[in-house]
Amino acid sequence: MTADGQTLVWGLVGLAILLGLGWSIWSTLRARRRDDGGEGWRYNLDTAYDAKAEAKRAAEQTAPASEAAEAADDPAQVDVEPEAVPAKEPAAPTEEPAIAPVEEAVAVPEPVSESPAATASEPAPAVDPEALEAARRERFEQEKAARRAEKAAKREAREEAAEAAAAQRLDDLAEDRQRFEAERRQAFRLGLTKTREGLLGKLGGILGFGSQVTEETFADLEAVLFTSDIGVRTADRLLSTLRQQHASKAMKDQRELLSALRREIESILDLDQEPLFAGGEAGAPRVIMVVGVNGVGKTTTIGKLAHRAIAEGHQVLVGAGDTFRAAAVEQLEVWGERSGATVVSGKSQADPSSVLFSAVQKGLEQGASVIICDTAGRLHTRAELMEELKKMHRVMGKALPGAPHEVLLVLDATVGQNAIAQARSFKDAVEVTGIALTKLDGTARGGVIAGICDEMGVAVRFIGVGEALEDLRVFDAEAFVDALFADAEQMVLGGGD
Ligand SMILES: Nc1nc2c(ncn2[C@@H]2O[C@H](COP(=O)(O)OP(=O)(O)O)[C@@H](O)[C@H]2O)c(=O)[nH]1
Ligand SMILES: [Mg+2]
Repeated sequence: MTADGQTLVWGLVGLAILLGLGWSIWSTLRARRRDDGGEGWRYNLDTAYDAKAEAKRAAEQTAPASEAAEAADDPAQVDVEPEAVPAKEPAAPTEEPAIAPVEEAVAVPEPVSESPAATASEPAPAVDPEALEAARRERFEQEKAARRAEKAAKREAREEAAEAAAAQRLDDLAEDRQRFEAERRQAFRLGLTKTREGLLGKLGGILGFGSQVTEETFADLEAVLFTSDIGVRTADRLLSTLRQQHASKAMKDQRELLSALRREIESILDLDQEPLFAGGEAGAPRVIMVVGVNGVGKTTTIGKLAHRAIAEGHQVLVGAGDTFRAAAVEQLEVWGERSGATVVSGKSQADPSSVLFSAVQKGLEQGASVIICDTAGRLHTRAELMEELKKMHRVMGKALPGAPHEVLLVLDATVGQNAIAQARSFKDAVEVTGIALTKLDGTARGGVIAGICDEMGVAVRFIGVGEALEDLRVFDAEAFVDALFADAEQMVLGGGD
């Protein structure tokens, strides 16, 4: 055989093999399509999937009732169940064994989702989505209400606690105030013991509770007032006012006369006054000049004032204007150390005006808010010394226009009526704006205070009731009169019993 003949034979054989293979594949596919109803492989796969889902569902439906009840309690499961049913597609019948339960289940799903009542009678657990949703909502609402109630209770408890604390604070405050008042009155009484025993002790002796007010009563009152330290002018004025009051509206008894006297003295003492350090600040300090005769207590009072101003938050500088006595500067420095104030002094015998000029300047530079200037004691009867006082006053005004803002006259209560004479002289030389009355703790002559205020129309701002730093009280007319009259009133009441 030739080469061409051989090639032809092999070609025919190959063709025959290919034809055979093709036929066999075609016939296999045809047989499959006939079996599957023409749907092919994919169909079989889907059916198998559905069959599995149905089998699972059937198993769930035959689960015990307790499990279903549990499922009903769990909103998560309840939510899933209704969704699972519509998701399912009806399964086509297949010859696979899994199809049998699926076919039974297929008839059931529709009513499950549409009519919960129908499923309630099924042996499977009754799952009513609406009821379960309502239960879930109800439980949610209950929990919300409980949380709200808990919060409200907490808030109420907080408010009650705050109210109780505020009430307690008010109680404490009232107690503090009462204690403070009692202490203040007590302090006045302690400082005024002698004065009370003197003037007003006498008043208590002559006046009686329930006794008529007669001309004789006025004569007794006159004798007491004129021998007291109130001063003749003031005593006279007081008597005529009381007589007028009695004439216009008869006083019931002598106790009423005592009350009227108390009111009059209080109105004499109760003069308007600004706090001494008011408005003092760095750059615009309050400058206070302290004047008075020798030994009345100027330097001591300055130490106490500095202590008070520092306690009120001021920065205090003291000018040692008493260059006359060598010990005066040292004494002031001791007080400066005790109180915490800066002391500015000059050489011994230096011109007091120049010392006070530089004290005011230094106070301005150093940012002091209160500057207190001491001066040498001088006899009010010595004209040249009073002239020097005027010069100091002027020079301070050159260092700071408007200074000194206050001129505090220190008077010693123990000298009685003489204090009124001193006050007059000092007031003529410089404009006295306030009075500090010292040594009330050691005298029965405190009544002089009424004479000073009445004659000069200048307010008593402080009273000295001892030698210690704290022994300076802001003068309070009401408390002062309370302390003075308490014993007299007690005696008058006692006399009527
Ligand atoms: N008991 C008492 N003594 C005082 C009071 N004020 C000052 N003194 C005393 O009076 C004396 C003279 O005081 P001092 O300040 O040096 O007077 P100055 O000369 O005016 O400066 C001192 O022994 C002080 O202790 C006071 O209120 N009560
Ligand atoms: Mg002095």
